[in-house]
Amino acid sequence: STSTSPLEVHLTDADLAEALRADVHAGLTAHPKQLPPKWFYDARGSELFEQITTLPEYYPTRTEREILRQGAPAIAAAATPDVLVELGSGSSEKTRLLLDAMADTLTTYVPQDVSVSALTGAVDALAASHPGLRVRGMVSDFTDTLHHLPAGGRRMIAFLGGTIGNMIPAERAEFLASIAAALRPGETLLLGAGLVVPPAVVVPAYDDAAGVTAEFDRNVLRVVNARLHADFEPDAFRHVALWDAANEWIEMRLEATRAMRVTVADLNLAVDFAEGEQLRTEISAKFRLDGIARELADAGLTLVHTWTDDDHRFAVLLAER
Ligand code: AVJ
Repeated sequence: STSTSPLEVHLTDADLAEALRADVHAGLTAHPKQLPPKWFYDARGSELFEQITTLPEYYPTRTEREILRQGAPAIAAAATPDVLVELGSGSSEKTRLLLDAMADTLTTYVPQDVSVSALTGAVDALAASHPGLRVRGMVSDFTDTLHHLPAGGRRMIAFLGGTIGNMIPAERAEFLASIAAALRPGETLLLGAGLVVPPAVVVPAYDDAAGVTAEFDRNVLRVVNARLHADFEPDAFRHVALWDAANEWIEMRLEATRAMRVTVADLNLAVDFAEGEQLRTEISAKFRLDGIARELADAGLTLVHTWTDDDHRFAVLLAER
């Protein structure tokens, strides 16, 4: 290929800095305290997540990859998109399976992420390996992406990896409705979702023996330290992963191992932690097939087909507007 497609930027460093300030202020003054999972992913956090995906306990990534490996030709045949928009594409690693299966119809790939660094690498690599494909990286948040979708062609929005599980039900409903509103009749959503499995399977996936997930969890404190001049001592927090059976989600928390005061200089904020107090850092909801079909229908999307692995740990769903 002769040139690399430029990134389209709808989200500046200043926007991100402001969003982080707002999230940290709201989260650390809330009861119970919480921080949103989107702030895990600086360069180190993204690398730790990539490591998580290779852990023996963390089944979602490899399970979804296997589903896509087997299902990609059928997905391509059912949806025949010209344009593939991937939300939260990260390294675009699994996407290659889709791109290759869609080679007959696909003209354009639009990876979206909040991270410029993740996108630059992915866009360059894909432009090199798929010289005929137009690759238009989009730095934006999800909602902005939906407002800036390319207008032409038959589009598929892919949201893989189970990241939909980071949203609480009300946020999911709003998110799926905004996807339905962005799509035209006949266009599709390809959704990856973790399924409800026994706690003995799901809990270790979020609390691995090697402690990589614990480091990933504590990384959000390092991000807040670096960007907002806070003085969290990450090692004074213990990683906790628990299965919330009523909500059917995994909750990750950081537990203060002693009483302490943390200051966030850029926010002029002092926050006290009691010994044993927990800060919620992520929910990762798991789904039942009937439940997710209902959520899609409520958003105005029609389920076309569902692919799962033999152990029913993960699902890839194709829905049509
Ligand atoms: C990237 C949101 C899909 O919820 O499984 C992995 C993030 N957190 N281990 C997930 C994560 C802890 C992951 N998602």
